[in-house]
Amino acid sequence: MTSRTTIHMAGLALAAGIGLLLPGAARAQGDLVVYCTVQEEWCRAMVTAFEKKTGIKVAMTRKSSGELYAQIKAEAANPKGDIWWGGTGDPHLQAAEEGLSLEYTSPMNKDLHPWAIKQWEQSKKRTIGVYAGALGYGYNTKQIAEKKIAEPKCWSDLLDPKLKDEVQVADPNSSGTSYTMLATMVQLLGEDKGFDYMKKLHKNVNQYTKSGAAPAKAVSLGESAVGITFQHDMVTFIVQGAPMKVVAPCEGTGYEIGSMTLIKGAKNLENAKKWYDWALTPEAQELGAGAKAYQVPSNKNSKTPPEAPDFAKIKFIDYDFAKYGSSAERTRLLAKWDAEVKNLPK
Ligand code: S7P
Repeated sequence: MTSRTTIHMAGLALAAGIGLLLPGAARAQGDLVVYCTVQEEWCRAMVTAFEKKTGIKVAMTRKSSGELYAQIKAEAANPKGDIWWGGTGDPHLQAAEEGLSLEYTSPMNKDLHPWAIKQWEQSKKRTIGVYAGALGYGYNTKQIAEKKIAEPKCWSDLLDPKLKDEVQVADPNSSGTSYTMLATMVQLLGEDKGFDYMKKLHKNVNQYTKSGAAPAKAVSLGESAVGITFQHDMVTFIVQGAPMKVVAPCEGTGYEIGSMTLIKGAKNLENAKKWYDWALTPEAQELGAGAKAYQVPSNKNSKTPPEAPDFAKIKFIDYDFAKYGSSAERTRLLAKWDAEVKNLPK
């Protein structure tokens, strides 16, 4: 053995020893921690495809948008996640404003729709759009017929007393979907009338779920006649044959820019950037449809699934992401909803 080889071996042994002593440091060479905020099936499909492509081992945690925002904030002194992929844009924007995320310019930016880039510009390069989705609701056609209710078409139809305890929606504190609804009502009707609407709707709400998409499943099973979710989350069950219809409300509706963020203090930053760039490719974005996720992808070259709600037929409000994704406004509206709506007697 030459002295050079001996030094090399000694170096390897030392490196292995350090690795044993500092498992976090060793992990940083090859691992990636992804915080995922879409439905579990799509999170898993992304992880499997990324691991296969890169050989990088991924540890994934799935939670709702508001919950993951809160977790990243709580972990800020010792970040455990590397990248936050998916989920409504408002809490990603709030995280950006609060300094919880990192600036990044991906070589993929040139291929993205303007709405995805606007998200990136508004956040000073700290979050970017990966898909878009329209808010709405769905109903169980059998239950609506049994209750002899005319098929609902508007937000106002959900206030019908015949729907008492028949509407399900998530809690906006945990759910990005439900925060989108809260912010939509405030923008569509004005703050006073928007809160008035939510107070009246409260009488018909059977449960505020933790997850935004849960009401779609409840409607598919006939556990709730109506569920307020993103329209694509209803389509997931309709394509599987559930007796349901999806509604783009007649008054107009809000939408999300599903987003992606590099977490400040990421221990596996280079791997996180690999995920970031890859997640903006058509190859990655088209995995959604295979997992029955029918959002509109942000890369202009990605195929929009034919099942996706047709945006051309939906009346959209001009959702103000800068305002409703700001830390002050999101915090204020959630506190007001807690105080004035959540615990109202029925
Ligand atoms: O199911 C997909 C989806 O609707 O879920 C995301 C949502 O933020 C996560 O659910 P929560 O409402 O529970 O936070 C959306 O971004 C996405 O379109």
